[in-house]
Amino acid sequence: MGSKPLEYNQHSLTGEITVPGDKSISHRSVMFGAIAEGDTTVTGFLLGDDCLNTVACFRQLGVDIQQTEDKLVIHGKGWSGLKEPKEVLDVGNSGTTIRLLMGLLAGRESHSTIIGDESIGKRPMTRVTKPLTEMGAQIDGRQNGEYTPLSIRGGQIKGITYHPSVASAQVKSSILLAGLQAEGRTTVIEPEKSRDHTERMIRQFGGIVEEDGLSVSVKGGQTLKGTTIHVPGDISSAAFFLVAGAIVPNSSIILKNVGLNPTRTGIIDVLKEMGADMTIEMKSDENNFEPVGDITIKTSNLKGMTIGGDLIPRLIDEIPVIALLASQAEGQTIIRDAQELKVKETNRIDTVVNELSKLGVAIKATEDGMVIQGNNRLTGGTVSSHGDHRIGMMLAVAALICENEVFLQEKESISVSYPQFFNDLQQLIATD
Ligand code: SPQ
Repeated sequence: MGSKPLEYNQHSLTGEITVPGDKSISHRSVMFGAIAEGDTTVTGFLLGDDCLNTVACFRQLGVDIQQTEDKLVIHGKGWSGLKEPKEVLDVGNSGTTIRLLMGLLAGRESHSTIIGDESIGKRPMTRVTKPLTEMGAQIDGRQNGEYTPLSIRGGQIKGITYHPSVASAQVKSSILLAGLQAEGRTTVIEPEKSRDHTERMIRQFGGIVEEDGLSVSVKGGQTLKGTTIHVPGDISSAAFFLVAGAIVPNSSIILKNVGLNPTRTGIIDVLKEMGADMTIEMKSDENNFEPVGDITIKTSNLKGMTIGGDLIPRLIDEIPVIALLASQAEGQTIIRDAQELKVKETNRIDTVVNELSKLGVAIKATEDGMVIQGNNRLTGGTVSSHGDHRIGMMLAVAALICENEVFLQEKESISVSYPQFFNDLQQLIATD
């Protein structure tokens, strides 16, 4: 672990890769496939640790899921096909699994206990346990339901109108999953728009969801029908190579089949505004529930910018690698309104600032983000992902432009969302 340095600094990157399937969409494809009636076939499913934990949890709930090399088939039997689990459900490192699962279980006449890893044990759950309790579910957990282990006894629940204090797709999706089973109508009104994969997927499975600005509503008692899902490439995984292509000298990379849902493309807006040499070719897909395209990115002259407001939910998971991008821009970059970073797999304000500082970046933490000075020369040294996949990949990309060796500790965490990350990186390293 970290005993050998990463062996690829000072190489240019050329060629094309297809990044793995979108993590958010992969999780949801299993969940909706499980509650739908009939078979759902999923291609492009992300075989990362988080999504495999979702599959394992749903198998424990009695759902028959077959996995082959190129597809997943979920034999859904409708809501009633979900059985009371005999064992504790373990979500591992996945915030999406636990929060969405809670919403789904809120309407089931059953009892479940849910645990996760050390990182999950520090992530706040009241944001979902509070609205689900208001709907009528009985939930308990450490520190009054804030932390795992959580126990949930679901049953007959009623629709609510809820105003979450943060824009969170996990909170919204959890309440909507409960709302699909509740009596009456359930509405979530967000302060800013979060990713809308759940809304799109309800429609893809034949359900009805109403949207009006920041308000999203579903009626209870809906029956969903099994379908075919083609999961597009994950823009949050593509982000590491978008940044690598822009900052590594003499590079030109094509990223194929990347999901370009407008609620996720904040990184594209930032790259454009910073002046990246980038082109996007949109593709039409016969199963067009999520937009996709190919992105070409080349070494770029970048300038700093301020990132905040409603752009934040559209790039929240890309902020670690955007900090690295900013370290190579001309002038200062300010990231603000991003307090949510503190409750991700790690406190991503602290981990980004501490680890990039070790490599020689002039970066400071603020209460709601960070300030990065541009034009940094990166040195090298020993850094750690701290068990956070996105920090690990950001540091691996940073190593490409470091003058000295980089030792990356806890790099195995990368398999949470991108198991073949180092293979794809190796493929792009020019053999000049
Ligand atoms: O699933 P998890 O662990 O929460 O994963 C992360 C990530 O970086 O992969 C967050 F740490 O992504 C979240 C994302 O930040 C995935 C997600 C979703 O699929 O709904 C939504 C975002 O979280 P939130 O809390 O803003 O809804």
